[in-house]
Amino acid sequence: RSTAGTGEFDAVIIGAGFSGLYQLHLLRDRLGLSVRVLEQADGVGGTWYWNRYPGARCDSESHSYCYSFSPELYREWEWTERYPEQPEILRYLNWVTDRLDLRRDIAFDTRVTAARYDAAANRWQVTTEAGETLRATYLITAVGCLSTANVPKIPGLESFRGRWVHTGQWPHEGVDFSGKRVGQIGTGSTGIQAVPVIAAQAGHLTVFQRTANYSVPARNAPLDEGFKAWARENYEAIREAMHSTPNGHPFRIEDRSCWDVSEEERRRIYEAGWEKGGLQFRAAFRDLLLDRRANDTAAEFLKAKIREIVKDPETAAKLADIDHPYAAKRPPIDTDYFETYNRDNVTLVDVRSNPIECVTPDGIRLRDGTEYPLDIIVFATGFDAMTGPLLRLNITGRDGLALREAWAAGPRSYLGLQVAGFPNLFTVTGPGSPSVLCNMPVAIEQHAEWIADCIAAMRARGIARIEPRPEAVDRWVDHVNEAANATLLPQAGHSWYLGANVPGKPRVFMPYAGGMARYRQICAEVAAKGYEGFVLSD
Ligand code: NA7
Repeated sequence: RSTAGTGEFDAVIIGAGFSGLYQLHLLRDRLGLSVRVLEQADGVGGTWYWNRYPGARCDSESHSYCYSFSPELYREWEWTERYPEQPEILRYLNWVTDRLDLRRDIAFDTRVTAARYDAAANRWQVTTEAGETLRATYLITAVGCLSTANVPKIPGLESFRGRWVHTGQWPHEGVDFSGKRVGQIGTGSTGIQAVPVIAAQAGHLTVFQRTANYSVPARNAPLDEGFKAWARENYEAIREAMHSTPNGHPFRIEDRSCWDVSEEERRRIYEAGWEKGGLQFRAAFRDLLLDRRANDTAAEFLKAKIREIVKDPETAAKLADIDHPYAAKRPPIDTDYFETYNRDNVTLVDVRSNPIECVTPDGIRLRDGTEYPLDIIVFATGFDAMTGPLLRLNITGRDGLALREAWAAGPRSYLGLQVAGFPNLFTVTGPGSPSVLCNMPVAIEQHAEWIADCIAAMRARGIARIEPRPEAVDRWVDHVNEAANATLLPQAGHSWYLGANVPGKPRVFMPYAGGMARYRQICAEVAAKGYEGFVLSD
């Protein structure tokens, strides 16, 4: 057993968000390992530390967006609204950190600049920005999937005299929009949350839309005492439901085809889903993500809603000009998003037909020469998802193999948890895992538990190293592709699931679309068969 003072640890975990915190708890408190968590921020929270933009809120419902491994923790915390807002999630994660006494093993303000595997010693050598070196037998990345901001390289940005901000790197002191001319680029889940809140404060808001998007009202509301008591009393059933659904949410996707019902009944069902609100809308039929024609019925319903809500027909047409299947890109949910376009101080600009040419000192100029004078530009332009946060760690595995080289043509993993050539490196929510298609804490708990069980099994059997066999990786990559191709998901050409939002990024469908419940079973079988597909060595 190693000690902290020497810089030698059993495990180093990178990141102190949902994943890193739970991984620390498991390895330290259940396995008794010496563990150090390295976190670049000055506090815990990960995604919820950085994403402080106006309107930032989780799209999973509160009673499911939390840890569920401990009935005590689950029952002690009280959520206030149907969907948790960013400050509340951050408070929750700080509460868990203190409740489990995790803070003492986390080094804050500590950015990892490189990690290298030393084969002779079987140790990972982790270097930080401050020049510190730590050594550990196991290296676990808990860096999140959406944590590397994608700021498009628009010519002239450096010349802008106003201020620009990315939603994922929001200033802690906030941004004062009052009376300001604000331009927002991006209409994904983030942009759709931010628009109504920014519009309510700004002098004028111009939204630059490249790809129109569906959105369903979240129907957020305070939680009443009855619901809170119900959630506490039904902890086991809620957890069981989250573990048995493909997407880790506590609601089930109806086991009926869109073609099992009459057109009128279908409309009634969609209407009910629209009223219920949020991600539950997509649970209406089992074939919405499998059959394009079935999907079209939902898509048409949602486009008609846009035209109904938005008063100016030209704006409505631009907003409803959506060509991807509903939910093939991550479906946003909103509070008054489309309604906001009825405000006098909001303008929608289509930058698909007339792209942004450059940023000038005074604002944004489009290809046809139109210029929009701005004081503030908000980039709601998303992230270099899944691979971005891992690649920037500069990880080098066995025989000098850099992760960047190993993944030059796109990420390749086994179960999203390990990479061939990188012994004892575990990637929580890595590409090839279902995490981003799932209610995140459910995926995270499964990953962290699988990793802890794996390390425990290795130690019990005196195994020093684990890494996947290349054939197992090939099979998993094929299976990930097969699972994606069985759905409509790859049909959304502009999706970050495919890496399509970052110029030059290889187009590979990264998440496992076979469902969380199935994935859980596969991982359990792999472990039960003595870690089938992995090379275990002394
Ligand atoms: P997303 O979903 O990647 O959305 C980013 C948006 O920004 C999207 O509308 C993009 O249009 C747009 N974008 C990106 N680059 C540009 C440029 N260069 N010009 C114009 N518009 C651009 O990120 P979010 O932060 O909203 O959501 C990420 C996830 O967080 C979300 O899916 C949830 O899981 C939580 P595009 O579609 O690429 O044409």
